[in-house]
Amino acid sequence: MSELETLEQEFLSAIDTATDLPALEQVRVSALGKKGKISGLMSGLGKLPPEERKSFGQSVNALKQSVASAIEDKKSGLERDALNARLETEREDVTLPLRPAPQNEGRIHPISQVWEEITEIFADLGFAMAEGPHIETDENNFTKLNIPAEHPARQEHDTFYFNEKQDGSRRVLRTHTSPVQIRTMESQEPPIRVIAPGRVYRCDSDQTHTPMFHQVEGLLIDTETHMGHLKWTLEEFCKAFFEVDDVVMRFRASHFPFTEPSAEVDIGYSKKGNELLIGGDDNWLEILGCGMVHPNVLTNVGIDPHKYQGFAFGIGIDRLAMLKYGMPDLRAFFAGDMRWLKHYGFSVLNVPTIAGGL
Ligand code: 2NL
Repeated sequence: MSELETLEQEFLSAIDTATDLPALEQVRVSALGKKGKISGLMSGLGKLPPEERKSFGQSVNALKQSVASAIEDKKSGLERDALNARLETEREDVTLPLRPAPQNEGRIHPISQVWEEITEIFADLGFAMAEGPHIETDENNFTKLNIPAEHPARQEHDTFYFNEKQDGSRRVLRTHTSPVQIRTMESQEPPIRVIAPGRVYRCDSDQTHTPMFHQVEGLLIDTETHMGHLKWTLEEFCKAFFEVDDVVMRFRASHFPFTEPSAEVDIGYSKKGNELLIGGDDNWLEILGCGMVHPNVLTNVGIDPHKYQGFAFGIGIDRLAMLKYGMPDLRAFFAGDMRWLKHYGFSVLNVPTIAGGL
């Protein structure tokens, strides 16, 4: 047997007996690596006499091919065996319960839900939604609404004031969303039909008051608008919101500086055990304030009160949410307790629509 044939036998048997990939790699390095035996033979070719060089070179090449292909075959065999061994031992239990998806875990806060319900109902009645800044000028929050300086309402509103500026002007955290309607009347021509939902702020905190709460105000300006339009609109709203056809409402004369005449509105309800049922006239609950926009307010925003009239109303969103979904404690709204939210919150996919129900 020639020297090369012996070498080939050695390598082939080493390849054959390699039991894992690292052992096989060792064989490859010792044969074909930079310092391996076959590579050594290749680089020694130059020292041979020219007449031997060609045939010896061909033989070494054949040896190299044979060893390389034996290594490849062995390698795929070992890899297949390793995979089979893993498949034998590794198991995935496809019957395990799924981790809950975010859309099933997350909840919409009841205030957000009621906010959406209210805007959806008024959108259906043709009202556009308007929004504005929470930090307002004294003029937009009070003066233009017919609440002059030193008017007791400024104290009644428990206003959060910012420091006075050098020119003597003061900014406030809006105490109602009315400044949004002021801005709307200043930038749009009548007819106007908007609702302004949003956060409002009053320096007041106890069992039934939080320093930040949510309000939605509505405003309609047109020629020949009267209290009958206001009453119909609010009745339609209550029917849609409480999802009952026979709501009973009571309009009580009241006073706001920005409306004349003004009214507070109660809704009739009855108690069945612990439940509160909307309808009937056993008990009354105040839910909103409203009236005809005061001519002074129209004049202040550049609308001619002899040509246009309007109605406006203000509703507390938090209070409406408590009433509709039977949540007794106002403060829980802002506590950020996940257990409470899980119980009272709404599914992400439960979007209120007029057609699909609220
Ligand atoms: C309440 C009372 C009310 C308004 C808000 C309003 C806005 C403009 C002009 C006239 Cl720009 N009025 N808003 C009118 C009457 C009542 O809210 O008790 N809200 C909870």
